[in-house]
Amino acid sequence: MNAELQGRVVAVTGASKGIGLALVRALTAAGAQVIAGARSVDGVQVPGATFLPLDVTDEVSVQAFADRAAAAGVDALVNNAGVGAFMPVQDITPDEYHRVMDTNVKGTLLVTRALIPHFQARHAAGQGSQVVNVTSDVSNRTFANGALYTASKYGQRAMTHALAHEGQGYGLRVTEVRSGMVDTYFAGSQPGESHKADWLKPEDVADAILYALSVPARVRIDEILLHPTVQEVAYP
Ligand code: NJP
Repeated sequence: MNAELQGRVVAVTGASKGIGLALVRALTAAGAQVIAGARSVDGVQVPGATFLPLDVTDEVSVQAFADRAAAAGVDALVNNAGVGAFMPVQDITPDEYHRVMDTNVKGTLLVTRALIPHFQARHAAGQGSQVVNVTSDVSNRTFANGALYTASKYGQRAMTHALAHEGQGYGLRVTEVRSGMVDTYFAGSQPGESHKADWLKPEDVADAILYALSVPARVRIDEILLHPTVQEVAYP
């Protein structure tokens, strides 16, 4: 249990596997109630968490998720849902463009905007709120084959910063969590593949998010950047 997280209500997107599922487990173990969403939640169970079907690209689905989260008294949203795709510029099809941008950028926008009225109402009642956006270590640099993914993460980062500016007026603390390579299902891979043995574990990123959520209300963690030690040192 964690005194700062006891009794908190946290909404997590992309919660069916990878970083999101590790975060749900960490949050419930720390005493928080979790509203967890992803497209495939059948059979996914964590005591203390409510799993709901959620497609972050779909306004109707997002509104239903946000309504349930608001009714539960959510005080923090973690926009973690995301997809990765890596190819040279000439191979980026319009379909693939929409899949990646709609999930990573529009998805973050839709879920966040659906909960802002609730966060503003909390502020009016003297309560603060938090948004944590899981972007990427490459949310401000790029590389060959990275055009589409990094464009989406640059966009998500820009939205994170703008929200931080706006949210300061209504008691919203905003954090960007920028992780390097993590051993998940990301970009069509499988956990445990041998080349990922020394990458971050989903629990490592979950711990970073947990830290941002558990600091006292006087502290705002603007950004956390973490990498596996095997990844080349890279600063913006
Ligand atoms: O990936 P994965 P990660 N609506 O594939 C969900 C960032 N990141 O945990 O919908 C709702 O294991 C999907 O669930 P489902 C990355 O950009 C990672 O690594 O059932 N949910 C699943 O729960 C992303 O933002 C690395 O398919 C949707 C989850 O998202 C975040 O970390 C490096 C959805 C993805 O789980 C979590 O990714 C980095 C939708 N439309 C940043 N589409 C890395 N792993 O190396 C997908 O820099 N999901």
